[in-house]
Amino acid sequence: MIRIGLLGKPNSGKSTFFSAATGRDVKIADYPFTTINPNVGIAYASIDCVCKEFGVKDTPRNSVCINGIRFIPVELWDVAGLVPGAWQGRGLGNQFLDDLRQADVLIHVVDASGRYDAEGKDLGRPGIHDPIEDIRFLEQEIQRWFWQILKRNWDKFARKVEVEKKDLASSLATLLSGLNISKEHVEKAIQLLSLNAEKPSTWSDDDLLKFAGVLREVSKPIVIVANKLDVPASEENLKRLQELNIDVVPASALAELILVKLSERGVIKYIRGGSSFEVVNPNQISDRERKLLEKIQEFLDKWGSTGIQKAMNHAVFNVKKMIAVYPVEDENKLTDRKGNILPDVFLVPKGTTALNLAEKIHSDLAKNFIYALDVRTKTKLPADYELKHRDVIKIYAAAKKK
Ligand SMILES: Nc1nc2c(ncn2[C@@H]2O[C@H](COP(=O)(O)OP(=O)(O)OP(=O)(O)O)[C@@H](O)[C@H]2O)c(=O)[nH]1
Ligand SMILES: [Mg+2]
Repeated sequence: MIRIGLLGKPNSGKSTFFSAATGRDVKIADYPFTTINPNVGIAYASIDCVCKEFGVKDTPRNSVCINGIRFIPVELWDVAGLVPGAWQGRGLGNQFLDDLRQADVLIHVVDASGRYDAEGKDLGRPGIHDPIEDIRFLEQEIQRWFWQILKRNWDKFARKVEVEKKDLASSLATLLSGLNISKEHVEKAIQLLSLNAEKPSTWSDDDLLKFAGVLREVSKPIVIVANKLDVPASEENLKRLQELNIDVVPASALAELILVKLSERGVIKYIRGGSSFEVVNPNQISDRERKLLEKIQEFLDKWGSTGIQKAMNHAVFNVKKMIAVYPVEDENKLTDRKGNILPDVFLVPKGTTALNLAEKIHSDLAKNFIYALDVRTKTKLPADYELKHRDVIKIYAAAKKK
């Protein structure tokens, strides 16, 4: 399952985002370092389900379909706040970053309101601290974290690669497998920086630091969420971020959390990512909640959604470049063997082929692969066909020999 890590300074709203996205209760408070041990939960990437297009009522197994929106589970991690100098041990240090070693993509929850300083201390009112600083410092911290890991054994490692004439990218990928870094990631970073892969012992400290930064970018890209946009002062900061061409998702984790909670209580009907909600039990809403809901509706009208689901989807589909595919066994009924309609959706990296999909389903299916069928158009697809987002695929394999 794809893993997403939430990062940011203390008090930026990571746990609020986590709780809203996973529906799990975790400690949320307006003082720094509320979270110390990581929270792990299941959140979702969502797509327009193909059930509407095929005109069927689906019976999902590995995902959930609500009103034609398919929610695909992903793992979400919420960790302690990061303060400047954490890589040198400040705050809680960067030990907890180890919890994010396996992350595929990171979401940086930024306090766009500017009410808290770099350490998460309350400055008393919004509009004081500059969130652009938070973005710069976080990237540097993560770069330093990578750099430290690389630096630890670099000289010895580099010499060994040279003496034993090993492939640098493969050796580094093995060394960094704990960070979920592949050979392709390493190759891309080396290429982007035009470093000499034959002579890693000649890389300067600066080369290694730059390499750490680029390796981080390719292996764990960061999505920036401008959180707390419900606070009026945030808008000015959002504009500044956008003027710098920084790709940000405007959001209010608090608004999402309130909607999710009220929806769990059965007071409102709200589908994650939605642009509206419906009050179904008006008698059970307090005056305070009614006022909150009015504010939230204004927010939704203005921004389209609370931004939380959008951030998840942006991370999975645009930044990590995953696609969603539906394997089926019966191309006419769109079912699996048990008769479940459109039972599964798999998140796979862009570039995944029909044969790769067969492998993911079952090694026998790949071994005996004949061709794949595009269920939509009923066209035959070769093994090396590159799957497209929202493809519905049936794999044809030769009968197993007894
Ligand atoms: N107005 C507003 N407040 C928010 C929003 N998201 C979080 N908060 C508030 O910000 C404070 C900190 O929220 P947390 O979710 O605990 O922040 P955190 O980043 O997990 O903090 P640490 O665990 O200390 O690192 C709480 O008072 C939240 O209610 C938001 O979208 N809007
Ligand atoms: Mg927290």
